[in-house]
Amino acid sequence: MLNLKRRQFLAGASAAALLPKPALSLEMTEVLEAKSGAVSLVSSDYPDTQIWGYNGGVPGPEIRIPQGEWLQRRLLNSLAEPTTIHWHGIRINNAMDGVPRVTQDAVQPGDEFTYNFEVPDAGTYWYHSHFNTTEQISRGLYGALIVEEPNAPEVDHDITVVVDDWRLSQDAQIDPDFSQIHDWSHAGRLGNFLKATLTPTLTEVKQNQRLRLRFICVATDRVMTLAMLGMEGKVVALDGMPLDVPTPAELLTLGPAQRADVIVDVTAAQGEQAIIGFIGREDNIALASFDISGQASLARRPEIAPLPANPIQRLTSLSGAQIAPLNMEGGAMGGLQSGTYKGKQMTTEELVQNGQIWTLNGVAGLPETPLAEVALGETLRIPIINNTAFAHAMHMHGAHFQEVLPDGSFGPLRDTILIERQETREIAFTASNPGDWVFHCHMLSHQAAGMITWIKVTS
Ligand SMILES: [Cu+2]
Repeated sequence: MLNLKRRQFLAGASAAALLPKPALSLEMTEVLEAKSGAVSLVSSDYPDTQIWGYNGGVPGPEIRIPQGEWLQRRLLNSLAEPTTIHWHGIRINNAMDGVPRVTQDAVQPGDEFTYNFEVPDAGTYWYHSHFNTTEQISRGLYGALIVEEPNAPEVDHDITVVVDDWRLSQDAQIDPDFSQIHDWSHAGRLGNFLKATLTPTLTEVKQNQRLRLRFICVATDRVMTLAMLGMEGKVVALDGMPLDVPTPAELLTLGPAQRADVIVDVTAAQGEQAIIGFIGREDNIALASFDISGQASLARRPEIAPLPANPIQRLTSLSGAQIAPLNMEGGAMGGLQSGTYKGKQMTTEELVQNGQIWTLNGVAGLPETPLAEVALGETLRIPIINNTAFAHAMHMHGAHFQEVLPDGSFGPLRDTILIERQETREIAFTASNPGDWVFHCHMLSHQAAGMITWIKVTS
């Protein structure tokens, strides 16, 4: 008989951990089906709006997953055109990044593709189509992706606020003209109906309750200025990444694709309202309002603390960095004379005939050679010169960057930077994720009309 001591045996439940894990079966994988649907977008006084959405709704299902876990979703394409999903802001395995012709073939109608990747950073992210993007996102192909901290701050309500800008007809249908050169050459496809979708729905709060509001600007082109009335608090994260020092949440400016996590305490009293408002040039619009139903406590809660940091490398110095300037040109009032498109030198007229009106370093559309090729561990600096009459929201795939501020310090980690007209701003990051990563304007009309390039990170 073997002489084994008790402690060499595992109890039943722990012993099961030694069994081989079953291969993940596709049948068990949750599905995101890109399909058409009808939703009550405006109000019950209007007809339902025909949309394209994941599982037929808009926004698509909110995905919540603990930090460090693997996310698996099976995309089924029930549209009449190809599609893909990009997981915006996730430091992802390149093959899962969802960019057609760069990281995968577009998923054809009737076909499917399984995305499977780890989510290393907690925060507020989103997923959306990356094919025929202006139209597919305008029609509703997006959803929130929330990666939860193991030790999330205590709040009474954790609410995702997805803000979109729809261009609708009188009968609440989406304007089907997605390639108006006037839009493309100006500020993009701006809508006429703003809508915030809150998940979960919230209509009533109490004074001194604490809310975490996860704002996601999914508008194709509109920059949103938002205000919180009857609430006071701090911005604790931008583009998913926690701020070392939270900043007062007053006016919040979000370019297309940008996010902000805000923690606020309700200061409005019974009989008043707390409001999330859009600050417009002419009108301010209440996107959401909460009735106050009493008081949660007599006093405000303790000071709002920073969120736990993510395991992401940050800049320490710029010494030895490669510099790849990015010059933006074109658009209305831009004086663009010529540019290269698909390897051919073209006049502005010829570019416009090809639906192109913006250039990055003289090239419209995805160039054959990358803006820069960097090795793992190498730091890349990109001074971005906006030589145009419009703002642009530049989005880097697969990495968060930091802005190099005029005093030489580094700004917060972001994946999208809003650059005003005629402004020059510099971003930098240390390459840590190998692959071919696109870097493009997230004003999707601008992207479609030329503003896209890419960076190669070699392993
Ligand atoms: Cu742009």
